[in-house]
Parts: sequence; structure tokens; C-alpha cells
Amino acid sequence: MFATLKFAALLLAVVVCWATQDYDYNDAEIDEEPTLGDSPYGSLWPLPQKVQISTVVFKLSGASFHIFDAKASSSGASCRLLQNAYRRYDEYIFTSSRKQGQNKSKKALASDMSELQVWITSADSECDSYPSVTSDESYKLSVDSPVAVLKAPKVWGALRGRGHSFYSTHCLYSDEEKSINRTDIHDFPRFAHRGLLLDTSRHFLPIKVILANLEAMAWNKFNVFHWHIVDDPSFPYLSRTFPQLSQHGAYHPYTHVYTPSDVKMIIEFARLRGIRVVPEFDTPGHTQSWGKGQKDLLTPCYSGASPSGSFGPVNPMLNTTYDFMSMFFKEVNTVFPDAYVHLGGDEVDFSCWKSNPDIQKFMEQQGFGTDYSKLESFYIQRLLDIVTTTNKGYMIWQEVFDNGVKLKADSLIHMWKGYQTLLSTPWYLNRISYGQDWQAIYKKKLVIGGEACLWGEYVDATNLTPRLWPRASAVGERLWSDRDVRDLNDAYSRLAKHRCRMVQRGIPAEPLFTGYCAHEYK
Ligand code: CP6
Repeated sequence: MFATLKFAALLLAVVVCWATQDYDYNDAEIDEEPTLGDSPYGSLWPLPQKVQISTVVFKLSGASFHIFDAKASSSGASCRLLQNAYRRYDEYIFTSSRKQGQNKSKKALASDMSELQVWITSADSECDSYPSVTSDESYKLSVDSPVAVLKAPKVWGALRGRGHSFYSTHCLYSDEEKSINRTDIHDFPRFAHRGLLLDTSRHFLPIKVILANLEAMAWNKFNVFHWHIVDDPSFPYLSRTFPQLSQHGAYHPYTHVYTPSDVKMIIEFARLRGIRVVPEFDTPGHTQSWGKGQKDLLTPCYSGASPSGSFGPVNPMLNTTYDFMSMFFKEVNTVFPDAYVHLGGDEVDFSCWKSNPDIQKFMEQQGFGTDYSKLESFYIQRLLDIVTTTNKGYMIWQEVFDNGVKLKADSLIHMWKGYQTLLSTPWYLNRISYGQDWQAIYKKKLVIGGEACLWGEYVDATNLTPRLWPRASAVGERLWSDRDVRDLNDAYSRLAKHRCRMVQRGIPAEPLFTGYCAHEYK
């Protein structure tokens, strides 16, 4: 029942994939239901790294409260990202009370706190940049009278601090007045890569569903949208270079495609929330939909001596395949600004390759014997070389690594096959360097994060959001908060309130269990 709250004991894979689609977790270890009780941390989710909440309570008035740029801030009125965030958060918290205030009395209540100052401390605020895996997301928040101060080196930290820490401590659900405890927070993420995979191929997801979930991602401090944009069933990506791919491969060539301007909008919406967009163009398997618009891209399967009429993975023996990939990924490189692209490489079915006499001949010429994983690696290696020349980094699924493909040092391996993983790469102690090398050994970071994965076979716009939230919130907290944050009773209380907050803001997150939300009284 509480699979939502299952906190993985080990988080050692490079990027780990939580399959939120699958319910067959081993729930045995969660044999006790968390007991209801208030958390001393209110509705804070994910829990900050360091937080002190005092018993002193300030009044916050919707009528007079503003968010301000601090005078010394390196970024301010000209930073659209910040101004946009202020407006959003102002609306979240005060919309209901302002509306009601207008209907009743207009008098502003005397309040102890009337402003939040936002202070970007580093000379380069990165306001106009795209977030990256090295972005500084740290922030400090001091809630005190008469002003609260949110200090962050970069805009990314300000977004995370805005994210909700300020408003989620002890806001009372009263009609006219909100209150907040004196609070000090120093916060930063445990992992740099905190991703969510959505699959737009098994079912087309309308833009507004994607945007709404990007918004919910920001509330949960996720920072990577892994866009599994195409797969076997459909090809909704409208390529400028190869428009025939979606023309023939999408469920519908006009309504069920993501146009260049749709993609641009999604990337900018995500950027304004500190979220990277990493697209996945999965090859050589999972490519049935590519074959509909691109002749000779896929391998013809044989039934005995003649072609059967069906097709298998991308044809790895033709030069035209690599010419195509080269042009296609050149476009991807210009459309998606993130430094990484996910190249897939998972679940390649060899049966079609095995049936094809030309492939058999090619295997012989190359000296691969009957080991088709060598052919798979041959393809992937050439693809990686192509993508490397476009100056992109790449992520790949575990199989590519398992098959022994030579990877660049900054490649990201995406583990998904449910192994517990141990890491040794940073700790080869046969390598000796001069001086106190233990410090480098101690500090080296290779596990850079994880992803919640919502595969789309059984998910479309009707059920995506409640299936995702608040279950992905549990992943969000494992990835953001300290590893010792694992008290299920405390998490239950905070998550129930966090879920109510998401519902109040328009995300239909499913309930954890029996109960009600305070906002239902309004
Ligand atoms: N689609 C793609 C999928 C899966 C993968 N790749 C998948 C397989 C098994 C499970 C979950 C997801 N649906 N393209 C594997 C990464 Cl349990």
C-alpha cells in the first residue's frame, strides 16, 4: 500500500531508473503503516538539508506582501526568469486570500512580515543561461521580521528556494491571514541529476499535460525532463530535416506531433523552472515508427530465403544509415540546447538481424562470428562518434555499457535492470598520485542522480498526472534531501500535506490514504 513511500536503501547506480509504472515492488519490508501525526517540518517537501524552525510565528498578509530584488543582487528587474517566478509564487500563495479579501473587507492586516528579498550573490547570475548538471542550486533562506531573505549564488538556487521552502513551512489555511514561523534554511541537492522520464510515443501527451507536469516537477525540485519522445508505436517529433518521419510515423501527422515551436516552448518553460530537457532518440531498437517514413533505415527480416515484409532494428551495415543519423542528430543538436542527448540502446532484439542473409554475410566479414551484441556495439560505436562530433554528451541505457562499448569519460550510463550497483571507478587504489590523494578519492562523485520513469504503455493524458504524483515526489525527496532523511512517519505527514498543496494548485495528485485536505473547507 505504501509503495509510494518506499525509499530505496541504495542509490548507487549512475543514473537509476525508478519505474513508477510498475507496482510489483517488493513491499514486504513496508509492513507497518506510518502513523498519523504532525511533522515538526510542516509540509516541507523535499526536506531541506539544514533547517531550523523556531516557535516564533510571524503574520503574513496577502494584501501587503511582495517579493523584491535585493539592492545588492546581481540580477533583478531585467531577469525574466526571476520576475516570472515571483509572479508564479505570488499567485500560488495569495490568490485565494486576495480574492476573498476583496469580497470582504479591503483593509490590510497588520503583519510582521511584508517582503521577501531575493539576493543573487554571484556576479554571473546565469539568468539567461540553460541549467546544466553543474548548475549551483544552493540557497539560504532566512525568514525573520520584518523581511525574509532568500540568498543564492545563482538564479537556480533562488528557484529552488522559491520552489516552496518559503511558503511551505507553517502556512495556516485560514481565509484572511497566513502565518510563517521564524525559519533558517541552508539547502542544496544531494544529487545533481534528478530526472523524470515521460514517454510520448506509446501515447501522445498534449503540450499542456507536459507543461503541467514540468510545473509539478519544479515543486518537487526535479531538474531533468528525460523526454522519451519517440519509440516503436509512434514518432511525434516533427523534424525539419526529415518531416516524413512524423508525417508517416506519428499517430496523426498534424494533431499528434511536437512542432519546432512546441519543442521550443517546452524547453523555455522548463528553463524558467531550472529544468533541463534531455531528449531520447532511442536506436537501434525501439524504432518501428522510424521505418514508416524513412525507407531502408530498418533491417528487413527474412522468412527462410525471402523477406517477410516486417522490419527489425536499424540496419547497421548500410552507409546510408550513418548518413541519415549524422544529419538527424545535427538537427537534434540545434533544437535541444542541453549538453546531453539520450541515445537509448536498450532491448535490441537480434532475431531479425539473425534472419537476414546480408547481415549474416556482414557479420562474417567483420569477424563478429555469431555474437550479435558485437554488431549492436558496432552500430552504437559509430553513432557515438557521430554525436561526439556535434559536441554533445550522451546518456545511454545500461545494455550499451554491458556490451562493452567504448564510452567517453563524461558519458552517463542509465541503469534500469534492477541490480544493486557498486561503484569502484573512482577508487582504483593501484593508481598512486603524489601527496594526500585520499581527499580526491573521498570527494570524487560518479553517482550523479536518478530518474523516476513513467513508461507510457498504459498511460495517457487521462491518468498520467495522478499516477505520477505524489509517487514521484518520494523519488524527488530521495534525490534532493540528505541520505539520512528516511523517517516514514515524518515523511507521511509531510507528503500528505505536500500532496494537498499540489491538488490545491491544480495537479490532481492521488491521495496517500484516507483523509482530507484543509483547503477542501474553503
Ligand atoms: N521502453 C523502452 C520500455 C522499457 C525500456 N525501453 C521498459 C522495459 C521494461 C520495464 C520498464 C521499461 N517500455 N524504450 C527499457 C529501458 Cl519493467
